[in-house]
Amino acid sequence: MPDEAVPNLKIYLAEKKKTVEAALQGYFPEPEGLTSDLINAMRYSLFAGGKRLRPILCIAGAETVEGSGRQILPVACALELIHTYSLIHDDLPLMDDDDLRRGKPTNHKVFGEPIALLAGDGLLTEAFNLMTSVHISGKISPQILLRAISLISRAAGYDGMVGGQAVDIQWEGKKADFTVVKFMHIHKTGALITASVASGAILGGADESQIEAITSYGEKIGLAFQISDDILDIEGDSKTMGKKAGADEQKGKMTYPAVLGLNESKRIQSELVQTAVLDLREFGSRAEPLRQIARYIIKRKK
Ligand code: GRG
Repeated sequence: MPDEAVPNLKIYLAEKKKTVEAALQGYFPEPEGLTSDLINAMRYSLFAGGKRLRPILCIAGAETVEGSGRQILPVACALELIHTYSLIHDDLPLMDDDDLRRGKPTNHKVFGEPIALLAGDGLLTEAFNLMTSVHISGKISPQILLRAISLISRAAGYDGMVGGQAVDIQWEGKKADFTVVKFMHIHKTGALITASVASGAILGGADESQIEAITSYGEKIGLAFQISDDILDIEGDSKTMGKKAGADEQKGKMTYPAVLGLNESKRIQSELVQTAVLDLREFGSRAEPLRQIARYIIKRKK
């Protein structure tokens, strides 16, 4: 979790995480009948102990513009379902072939590849079910809800996370230039992080200039977050991260440190965080959680 130097953020993240965990438990089916193996596999990765950063950003986005974080919980949780699906698929032998995720054996190691693939599919589709379910419809205007769902769909798909993953896989082992690596990071990781905070702002009732400012903040912290991931792969500890360190170099992955070196990557990351904080000028103290989350991205150890 965050550095000790930011005790307020530590409490904030812990409280929001608790709210998200409880909501996820409430929405999510218990395993029963013929599909119990599938649901067990979906639950296994969903409740394996992630940071819940994307739902927390969604809630913080809404609360920054004086919206209700509680009201938008179904969308916040849907973002975690999409993120968890991406991790399950990313770990499969036909992708990154990883054995450890969130400190536990990866989904396919426990349930086998076919069920792991389907657990990812099940989480992705359930995310859209949740965002259109009675848990949220009727509480938010249909136009606003549609705008948020459309933003999230785009960020998760070919023009976002899936597109970035395709480039990541295709460039593995090849020498990519900076433009390719930046594209990959912005799409693979940045897009869903941006959509998380921006959809929260939209659902919280933000006006256009507020949406623009929060989107700009999201784009910067989304990229900074993936640069952190690259740096942690070099400097981090496998046990703390819950996944294997050093995997990027071993697989010939194109990362910021591989292309620009560690020092330049850290400089860019720090500049991104500083300018992301400047994007939040107009929001006053309500944006303090988002400011602190931006700073935490550089300090995180997992
Ligand atoms: C469609 C077959 C198919 C696969 C899609 C889109 C995709 C696979 C993978 C997405 C790419 C991906 C996994 C990017 C990595 C993003 C990242 C830094 C993940 C770690 O996020 P954290 O640190 O993890 O928030 P926790 O466990 O805390 O939630």
